[in-house]
Amino acid sequence: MKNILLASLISLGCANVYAQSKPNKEDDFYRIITIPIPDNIKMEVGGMQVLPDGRLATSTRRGEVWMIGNPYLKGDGKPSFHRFASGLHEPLGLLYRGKDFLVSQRGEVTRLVDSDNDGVADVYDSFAKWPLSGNYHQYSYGPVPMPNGELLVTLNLDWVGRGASQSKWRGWMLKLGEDGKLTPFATGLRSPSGFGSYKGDIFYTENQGDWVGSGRMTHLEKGDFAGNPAGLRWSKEEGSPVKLTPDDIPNTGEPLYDVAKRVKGLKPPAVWFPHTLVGISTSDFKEDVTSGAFGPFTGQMFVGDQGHSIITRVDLEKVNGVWQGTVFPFREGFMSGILRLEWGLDGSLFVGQTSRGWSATGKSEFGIQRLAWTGKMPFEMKTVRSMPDGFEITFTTAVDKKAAADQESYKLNSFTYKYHQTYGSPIVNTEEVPLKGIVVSEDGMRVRLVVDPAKLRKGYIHEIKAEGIKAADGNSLLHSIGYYTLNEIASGTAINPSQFTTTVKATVDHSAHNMATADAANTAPSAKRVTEMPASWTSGPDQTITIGTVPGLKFDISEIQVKAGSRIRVVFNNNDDMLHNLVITKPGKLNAVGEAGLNLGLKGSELSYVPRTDDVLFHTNIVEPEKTESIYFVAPKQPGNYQYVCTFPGHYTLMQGKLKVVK
Ligand SMILES: [Cu+2]
Repeated sequence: MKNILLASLISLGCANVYAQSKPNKEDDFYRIITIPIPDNIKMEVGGMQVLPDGRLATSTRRGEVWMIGNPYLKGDGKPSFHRFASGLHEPLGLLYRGKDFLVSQRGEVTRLVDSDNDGVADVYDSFAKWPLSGNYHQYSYGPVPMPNGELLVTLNLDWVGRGASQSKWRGWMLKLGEDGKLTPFATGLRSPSGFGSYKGDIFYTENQGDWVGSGRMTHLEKGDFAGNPAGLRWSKEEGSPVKLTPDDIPNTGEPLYDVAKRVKGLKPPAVWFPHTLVGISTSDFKEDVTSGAFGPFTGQMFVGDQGHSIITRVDLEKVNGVWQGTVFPFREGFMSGILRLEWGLDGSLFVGQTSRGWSATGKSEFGIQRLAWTGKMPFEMKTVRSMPDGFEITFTTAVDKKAAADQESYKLNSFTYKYHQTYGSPIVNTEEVPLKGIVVSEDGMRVRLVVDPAKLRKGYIHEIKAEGIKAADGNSLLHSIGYYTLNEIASGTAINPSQFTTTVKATVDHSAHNMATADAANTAPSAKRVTEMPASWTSGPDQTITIGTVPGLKFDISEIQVKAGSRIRVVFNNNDDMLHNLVITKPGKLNAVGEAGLNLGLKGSELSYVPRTDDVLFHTNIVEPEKTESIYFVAPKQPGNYQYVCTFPGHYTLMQGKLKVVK
């Protein structure tokens, strides 16, 4: 593997540029290389495969299959593009099998063959078929191979204001036989664009939506039900390994983990991806099988995020036979929405992107980029392991032991989400997890965080912040936060307090009180969010303005005009399939307000992502898809160009407009 490492360093070509800069940016360790795409190709990547001869094959949402030569940009640095197939219906998966390709279309898996070897497919065989409703949301994904050769496909739910399964096996994962036979395997899936093998087991990633409080990754075994009941419509059909019916699923808003204790077959996720804190829409994932060519995280997983144009890192462990683990931020700044990840032959990672209709922070409509390790060791929390009395963190390089022994270096919280039919969920039941002791290992590579075992809550996400940690060379962690989903607590012996490096002095736990206050502040109308027409407005508002949302992170009006001091009613209709709010800011304060909304952390969802600042004049709360909220206010007396913005994290740079106040 040394050769591969060398190759990846050489292909970067300018490692010395980084030697002089301060090593505390993602770019110093992982570099994004953009593959230039000719203007006439809409490379909206739906499926992607690295071919053994070095080419990269893609299927695009426009229905084409492309062969890209020299995707590593060697020699003259120019890739070549050759169209292999066309006329397909939004193929969101592509599999190379040597003699042929299998590609998903909306209604089938198609086998493509170039039988006369002219570089263009001349055989388009229907390999496996399923019915379609015609709903725009019936995306189909795969086939994805397992190590044992089995093939998997997944079928997205319809969207009719909620997830629905309007034709057979929508919301399911199915096994695809060599004879084209489809065998239902598991259901409860909503938007399963990322799935495949991790250490031989099957995992899939899910996006926030109805019955899905936040993004998550679930280990699927035959007969599992992952949470969205729409697919259960077909559980009585022949071949279904799932026994549950839609009536078995309670809509109580209890945490999914707790409901799963009494609903047999409901499978809690291995990892939650807290919404907006580490991405908003998980997509493809890949196990790091590069043996070090991609850096120090061999055996871990990298996960794409469509909406935030980022890649996260997931470190899993099996405790009492159950998969669980941590998601960490890893790399941001990709050009479009990330849908596909594939390992390059040199241990770099190809990142296939598209954002049409699926809005993303990366502003390009589509793109292909490659992420390569520069060879520098990032200072990161490498793993987190469950312990009977807390967690053990390992680091990629040795820590400064003094900082690591300081109780102020850490902050632990736990929280979860509601399991209910509603789209998404606020963060609920937040509690601080106070430290009792810290044990720093002799070599400085490991830290045990000891807590009261009664404060470890099964099924909860444990937020581990280590902002005070420094490396021996004085650098801070590249990312100082991780979210550990604790399904099982590891057995073993608790550490005797006499062995603590630091015994933490008891502190007063204010967290419960703070959270309750924030809740009250949020749900109640306030001076900035008046949701009933004031009684004094006997002749009604002077002006009613209706603002809607459209896909692609946009309001449907970019400028509105009101008279200074007039009585205004704003009707905010969320016609999109994502969460949005509407926040009116003082002139020139839009970006500051958007940024502040992004930095609210765990409190964000309770506050509807509206920061408490004087720069915010009026606002709605977060409005769910297909819902509406009206607010009433008196327009500012001072004429000028005020602004409006959606402060849902990741949206403010695109979702904005001008509120012109005139005399
Ligand atoms: Cu928004």
